[in-house]
Amino acid sequence: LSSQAVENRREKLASMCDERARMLQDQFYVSMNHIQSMSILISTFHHGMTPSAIDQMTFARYTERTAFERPLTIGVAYAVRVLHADREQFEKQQGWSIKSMDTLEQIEVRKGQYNPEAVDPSPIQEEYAPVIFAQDTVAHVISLDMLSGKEDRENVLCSRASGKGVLTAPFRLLKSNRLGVILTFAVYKRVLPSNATSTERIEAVNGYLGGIFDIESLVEKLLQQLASKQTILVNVYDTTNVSNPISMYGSNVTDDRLLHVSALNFGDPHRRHEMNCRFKQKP
Ligand code: WA2
Repeated sequence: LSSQAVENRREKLASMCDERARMLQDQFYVSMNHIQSMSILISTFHHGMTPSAIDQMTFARYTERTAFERPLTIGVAYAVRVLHADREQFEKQQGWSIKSMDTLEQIEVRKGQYNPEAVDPSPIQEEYAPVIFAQDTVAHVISLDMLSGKEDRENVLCSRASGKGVLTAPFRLLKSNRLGVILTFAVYKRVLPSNATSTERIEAVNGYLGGIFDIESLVEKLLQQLASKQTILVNVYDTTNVSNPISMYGSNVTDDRLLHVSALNFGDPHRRHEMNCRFKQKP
């Protein structure tokens, strides 16, 4: 291959990769904005009204009808803060008890045989974050305490201390067992100044609105919309820990093929992502 041909090939790969990374990033950004505005919807119509204007049925219908606004998500869910002192009254009012994700039954959940009746009430904690509203696609998390699962707990605690959208590393979702990430916005009792301290934020928190992203299937769908899917191999990584990148999409490739890396910005400054592209055919 002449050096000109090599250069042309390199440029073509770079522009195809950048285009795909940009599309993915844009769809993520659109989804993120809608999740944030849903957190304001919850604040206004659930916590801001007595009695609340939202129940599970309203939430399910609204989230299904607006699913097109969150193109990379499989669902959204809302978990509310419950202090131990209020647990009994909360459970009586809901008609169910708060369940822990950290039980043996979780193994069954991961196998896809989730049965809420088989999950024990969670052990006593200072506070809980049970899901009270969920899009039908993720209705299986209703009543589960989000503070009882490793990834969800970290995510919820970070979101309420920062007031920003906080993204998890990719992990296996309950029931579907598919690789996903969750983006969470805290819902506060009042409008906080942007310079509020984390102590003020934690004190003022009402709950946590999370969007659930199924990266594997949604990146696939996105790439299929583009003509030349046959031409290039795409991988998406969470590279927050540089020495241990986590694959979010694509199969293992370890060869010396021409590679282009496009940056991906998913809006959470604590996480890093990138897209890697290669031609399928060697020249
Ligand atoms: N939702 C759906 N599937 C899951 C999951 C989850 N969390 N965690 C593991 N598998 C209510 O951030 C707040 C939902 C978490 C939101």
